[in-house]
Amino acid sequence: MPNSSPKTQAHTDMSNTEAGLGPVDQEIYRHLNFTLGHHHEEVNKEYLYRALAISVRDRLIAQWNDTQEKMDGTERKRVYYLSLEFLIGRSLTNAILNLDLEDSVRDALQSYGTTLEEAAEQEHDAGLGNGGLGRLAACFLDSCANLKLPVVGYGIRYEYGMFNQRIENGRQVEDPDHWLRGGNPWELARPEDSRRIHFYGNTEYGVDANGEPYGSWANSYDVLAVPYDMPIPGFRNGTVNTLRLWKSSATAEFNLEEFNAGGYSEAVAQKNLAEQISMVLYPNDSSENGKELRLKQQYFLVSASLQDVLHNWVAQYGKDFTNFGERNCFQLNDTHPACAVPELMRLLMDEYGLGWDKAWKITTSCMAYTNHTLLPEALERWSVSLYGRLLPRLMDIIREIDARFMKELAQKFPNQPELYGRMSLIDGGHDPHVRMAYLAIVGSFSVNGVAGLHTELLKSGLFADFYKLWPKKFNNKTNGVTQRRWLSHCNPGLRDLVTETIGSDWQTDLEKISDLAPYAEDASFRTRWQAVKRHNKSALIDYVAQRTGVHFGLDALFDVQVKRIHEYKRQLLNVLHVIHLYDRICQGDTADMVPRCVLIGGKAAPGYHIAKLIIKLINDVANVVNNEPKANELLKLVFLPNYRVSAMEVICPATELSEQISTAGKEASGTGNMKFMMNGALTIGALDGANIEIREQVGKENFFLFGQTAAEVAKTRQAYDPNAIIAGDADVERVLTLLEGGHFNPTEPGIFSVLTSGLRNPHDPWVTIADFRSFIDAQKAVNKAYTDQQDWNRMSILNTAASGWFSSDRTIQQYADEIWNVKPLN
Ligand code: 26W
Repeated sequence: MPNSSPKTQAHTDMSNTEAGLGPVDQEIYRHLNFTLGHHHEEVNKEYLYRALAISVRDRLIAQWNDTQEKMDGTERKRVYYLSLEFLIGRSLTNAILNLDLEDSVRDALQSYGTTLEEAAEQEHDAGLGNGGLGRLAACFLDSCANLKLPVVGYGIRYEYGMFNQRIENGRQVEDPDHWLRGGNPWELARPEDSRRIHFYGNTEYGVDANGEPYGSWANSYDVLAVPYDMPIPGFRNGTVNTLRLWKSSATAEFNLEEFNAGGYSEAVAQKNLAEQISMVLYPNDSSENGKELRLKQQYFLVSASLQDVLHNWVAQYGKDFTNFGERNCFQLNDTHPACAVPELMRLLMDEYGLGWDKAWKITTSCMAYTNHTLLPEALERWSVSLYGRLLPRLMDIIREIDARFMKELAQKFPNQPELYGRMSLIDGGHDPHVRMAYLAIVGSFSVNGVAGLHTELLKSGLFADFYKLWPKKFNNKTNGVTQRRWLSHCNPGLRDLVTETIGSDWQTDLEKISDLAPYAEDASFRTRWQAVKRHNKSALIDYVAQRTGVHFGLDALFDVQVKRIHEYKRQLLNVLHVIHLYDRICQGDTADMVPRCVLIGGKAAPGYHIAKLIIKLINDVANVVNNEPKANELLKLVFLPNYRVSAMEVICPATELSEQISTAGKEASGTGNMKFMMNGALTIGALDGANIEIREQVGKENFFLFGQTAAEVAKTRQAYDPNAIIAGDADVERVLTLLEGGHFNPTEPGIFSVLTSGLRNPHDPWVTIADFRSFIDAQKAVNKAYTDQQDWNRMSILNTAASGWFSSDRTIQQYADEIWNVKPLN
């Protein structure tokens, strides 16, 4: 045991003293010994992490209580961010950054013979999300706390988060992510705020005392929603907001009934059934699967959260809902929580006795919907029969909303039955489905896309009929990321250099980072900039070597594509380029080639066979390339397993070339692109999603553009002949010959034929071959630029300097001003 009388710290501030908290090293000691009962000669790292985490959390709690008190003591408007996903990652280092505790924590850990980095490594990522949509929700909460906005996040406390990915024989294997084993110091259970959720049963109709007809949900099977609160700290501003995550559990009396009937085993089995609801995150983004359990999760989250908000409303204002609509706003993170529309109607009518018209006016004045995808296969549709069986009362309400909407349409556009059919919330046919996006649009006062192009495509394509009907509902909110996690925390070398050069205001006002631009012309600054990048590259070299056994070279160009594996994101195009380079090396055609290390990472949905095959291909190509002596100095390829938030924290500071190569019109925004830019990577990208805005901000001379535009893609598809392109381009032909000839996997002939025939298919939705030549040429321009390191560093600095627009603080300020109409709590 180290020094038993820890030295006092300079960092103790007033509120900590008031809260009875001692210096950090004393607090760690106290928690190790008394909270965790760990008094051993050798301090176990896991225990040290937990003692440190609890010590840091204690400091948050004082501010958390203050913030809560302020919230409770005002009649101001509040916002609720409803999301099935919050991809938080680690909380310890984030809290330390926000509380400005780094120095005292480092000192304290030194007396235990360890470092902050080592302690931080003990924390499991909170991986309660799939990808962009979930990480966006986490960045948004960070920005809301930074801006002191009264915003509460509501989500599900999945027992198992996003699966852990292993690679076995080149293929993805999924392991369950039991992130809560060993306890979670970042949550507080609040069982006193549990809510009751109905499922199944039927609707009963009647007439109330005033002669008004009513419906009510009868014979339901109920489960409990128990909240666990996570603190969301602002940046050194005394604000700590709340993320409330619901866990499902069996109701007490249900068990009792069974128990009294002698059915002990049945009672326990029923308990498991209830607890299933929050057991596991669905690991698919971009294709809905229509599973009953997923619908249960959605309703569970929404009903618990709305009941929570209404309960608090009644506690503060009584049962007068007149001002409810103007004092509350629910932001729906995609359609996943869209049943909030009929559920708020139900609660207002069935539980609080409001009539339809009043309830509808309130509902449509406080719901706002964000769309995150244009892919038709990702649009949620629930079968009416499943919906009606699981949520009978909600299905009634949806039918009524639809009937009234159809009436409204008929008045505005008489005699257009085709239009009514197109816009109905329920698509007809022999197996009718509820169109969740339409339900969200009809029930909301705001509908937004997540980047300029994406919003335009929503208005002109997917939601064109609705845009014509309600043009004012539609608006754009280009995504952003928090510079606190994605620069200050993950890239301390760059953070310190930037702060030394232009001051520290950029941490809360990223527009200020443009002050860096003039330093791009300063040779000595460029040298320091490059030194930071090289330092970060060596950290990534170690990270990759440990996990894959492949050794990247420090002088090579670090070329990175990390994101979910999906055909539209075109990891295949990246692989085609690598194979092309390999082919040139084998032929001795290496003039103007720059040494490159290509890193690809990302998870494939477990049921998405083609995405999984792409992973296998990357690994098989990597094997051949990395074992080719001629390629040794010039080319490396790695598939990095288990890409997640904490991996990106090592990857993005070290990246030099950011691959954003989706088929134009398919990537709604992208947010990884922003993290890379902030950390000084240059982008090679198609005109898709936020890439367009990145290029606008940084200037076209500092961006490697390739490929067709969304409009050109649409046109190409009408008469696409990839085989003619292949026949006319010797480079792509050679690449395909290698692939089809089994060069990368001679023992399993034909294993990749699904991929190659997809590339050759005139109906290939991703038109990969159409962009091959232009991609290869843009990569050549990259090589040329990288040869002049001074110029590369100049462009790198300009990328960071132009990243101000991509702070989630800017995005959230726009949500607050233009959608929520909410002001900071001071
Ligand atoms: C129902 C299954 C399902 C689950 C998740 C369908 C679709 C999703 C998400 C919409 C997928 C997603 O994460 N979309 C990403 O959202 C980011 C944040 O707005 C954007 O930056 C990405 O472009 C978009 O793909």
